[in-house]
Amino acid sequence: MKTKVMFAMALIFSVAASAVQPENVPELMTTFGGEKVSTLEQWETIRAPELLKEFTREEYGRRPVERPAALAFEKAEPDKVMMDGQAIRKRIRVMYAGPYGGSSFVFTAFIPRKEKPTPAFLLICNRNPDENIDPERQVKSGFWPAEEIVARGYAAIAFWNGDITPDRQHGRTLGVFSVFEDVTCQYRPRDGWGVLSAWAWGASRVMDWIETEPLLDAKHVAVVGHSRGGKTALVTGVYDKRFAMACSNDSGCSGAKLNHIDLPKSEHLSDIVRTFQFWFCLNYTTHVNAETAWRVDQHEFIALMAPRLVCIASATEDHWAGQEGEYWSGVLASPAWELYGAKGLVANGFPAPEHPLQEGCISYHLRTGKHNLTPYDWNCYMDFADRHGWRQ
Ligand code: GTR
Repeated sequence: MKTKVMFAMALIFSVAASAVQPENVPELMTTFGGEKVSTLEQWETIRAPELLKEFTREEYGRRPVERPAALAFEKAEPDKVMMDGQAIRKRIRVMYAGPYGGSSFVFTAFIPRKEKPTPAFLLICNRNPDENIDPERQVKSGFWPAEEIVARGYAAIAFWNGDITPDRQHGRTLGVFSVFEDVTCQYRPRDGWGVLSAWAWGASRVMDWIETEPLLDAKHVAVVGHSRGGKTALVTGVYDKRFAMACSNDSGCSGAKLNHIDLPKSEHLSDIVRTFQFWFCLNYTTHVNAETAWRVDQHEFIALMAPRLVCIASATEDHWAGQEGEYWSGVLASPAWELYGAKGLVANGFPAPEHPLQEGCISYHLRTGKHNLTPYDWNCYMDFADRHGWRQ
C-alpha cells in the first residue's frame, strides 16, 4: 500500500499539469485517399512516400541535387592532437560544383583517440561560429560542449549554416543555390527548395565525408540543431536515412511543434512566413492562417524518421516554440514506430522539467530555462545514444 502511494506521488511530481490538448489532428495512419494504414508495407510503400511528397512540395521544397557528381574533400589544415591529448582535430573542406559554378565549406571534427570507430554528433550551428564552434577552443560555449562530448566517447563535429548559404532573404540566391540554379532568373518554382533544406543538404555532405573516415562509425551519427537549426536537423534526418538519430532542440513552428494545438503564445505560420519565407518553398505561404485546414501536420514529418531515433526538447520559458506542441508531435508520431515493432514516445503525460522520457525511440525532455542549447540538452541526447548501445 505504502509503495503504491509513493509510486503515485512520484508520478504526480514527474508529470506537469498540462490542460492543452491537440484538436482535430490529421490522422497519421489514414492515407489522403481515406484508407487505413495497418501494415508496415502500406506505411513504407504508400503512406510515408505520400507524406514526404506533400512536405517537399508544400513546406521545405524540392532539391535540384542531392550528392553532386563533383564533390571532393581535402584537409583544410593538418590534423592536430588537442584537448589534452584526448582528441584528434580534423578540419575538412568540402568542395562541390554544379552547372553554375563551384563553392566550398569547412567543418571541424574532434574525434576521441580510441581504437574503435566512434559514433558522432554533428551540430548544424546557427549561431556566431567564432563564439560557438571555435575550432581552436579559445572560446568555449555550452552550445557546443565539444570537450564533454569527446569525454563521453563521441566525436563532436560542427559546421556553420551560413557557410552553406546566408540566413537572409538573399541567401536563396547565394551559396549552394548559386551553384545549382540560375539565380539571375527571377522565376522561382513554387516548390523550389528553401534555405532550411539547403542547410540540411550541407549536413548530408558532411555525412558523405563521415562515410569515408575510418575513425568514425557512420552507422551511429546523430544530427543536432537548435531552433532554426532544430528544424533543419529534422529535415536532414527525414531526407537522409544515413543519420541514425535527429535531435531537434527547441525547434518550434515548422519543426517539432504541432499546429493543431491552441498555444497563443507560440509562433504560427503567419509569424514565421512573414519573417522567414526564404527558409521554405513558396507554396508554404498558401497555408498561412490556414494551417489547421492543411491535410498534414508536423507529427507526420517526425514520423518519417521511423524506425530511427528522434530527440525532441523544449525549455520551460520558451513559449514561442510551443512546448506542449513539441511534446504532442512526439506522441502522435509514435504509431509509425509501432509498425516496426518498436515504441515511439513512451509518456504518461507532459513531463515535469528535468524528467526526460527516454524509454522508446523518441526522447522528449523539458529543461528549465530559456530558448537555448545547453550541456544539459547535450547530455540528454548522449544518454539516449548510450541507452541504444552506441558506445559498445
Ligand atoms: C525565431 C523564429 C523561430 C526560431 C528562432 C531561432 O526568430 O521565429 O522559428 O527558429 O528564431 O532560430 O532562434
